[in-house]
Amino acid sequence: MAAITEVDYIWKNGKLLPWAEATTHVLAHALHYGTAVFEGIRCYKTDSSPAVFRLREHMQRLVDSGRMIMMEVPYSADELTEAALQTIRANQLEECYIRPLAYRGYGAIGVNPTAAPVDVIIAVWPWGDYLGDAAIKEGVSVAISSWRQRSINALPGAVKSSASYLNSGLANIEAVGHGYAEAVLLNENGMVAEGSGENIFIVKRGVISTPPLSDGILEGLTRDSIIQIARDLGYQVQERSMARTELYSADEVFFTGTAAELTPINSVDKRQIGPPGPITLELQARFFDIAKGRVPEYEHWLDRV
Ligand code: PPE
Repeated sequence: MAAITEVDYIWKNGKLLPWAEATTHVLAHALHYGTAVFEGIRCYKTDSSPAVFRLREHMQRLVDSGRMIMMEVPYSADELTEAALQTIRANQLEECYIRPLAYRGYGAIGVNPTAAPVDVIIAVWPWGDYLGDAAIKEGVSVAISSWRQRSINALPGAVKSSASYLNSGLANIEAVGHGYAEAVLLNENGMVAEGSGENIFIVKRGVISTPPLSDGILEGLTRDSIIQIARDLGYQVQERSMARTELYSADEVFFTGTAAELTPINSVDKRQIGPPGPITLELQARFFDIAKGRVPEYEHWLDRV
């Protein structure tokens, strides 16, 4: 979706390597079988030192994703948290995207991955608006995908595995090919799941709703943050299964995600939702204020670089 902006260093297995030397063998297991788990995290510029949003919890999710696929990540969430901060400092970035990846490396081939070593990298680079320049302000158009969300008992959405993103990619290619900004996938039961790289929310008559984890989605940290922020502002938030028609008739619809941040949705399958609504805009402004270190009550969500 975006070209990579190169910086100086990438962390690999405990060491900072020059960007161009952070390579892997073509017979690395993950390249052949998708045996990798990853994270996406953002570091924001603030009035004082840069702040990483919910860093430790992202690293814990990485370790948990590994555990769910029987791949033990050889670093703790605390060690990975420190490593990410070290990598940002080494690259002297004020604002960046952080991509940790744990993968089965070189040393064994065949479906069973257990004999392959586990390598871990943390890359950082500047990454702007995920769904285009105007997306955050004006919102995006989405379409329900003809591809279904991978089944919870096949490739669970709760595991942020590289393999899962083949499914996301198919949906996104289709949607973009038809002129939409992004796809929304329904799960195997036909209920709304999530975007190819985002969780989804609706607002109807002042009530905020989002699909439950049991509908096979990623437990997004931005999703969790928005649920908490909305409740703190006094809104009612429901986690419940949702039919596609609820998107069509919603007052407001929006995506959440580390890359997408809080992106309003202005149409679903050509049904106009309209420009970003008041609750969407209120939550978006509050989210950016918190991520950019302007709200002391939420400082515990930030790791200062
Ligand atoms: N669902 C999916 C499928 C997903 O990929 C993401 C994040 C989310 C929900 C939101 O999760 P969270 O970031 O914890 O709020 N997608 C990451 C990767 C995007 C990419 O294109 O790569 C991200 O936003 O970093």
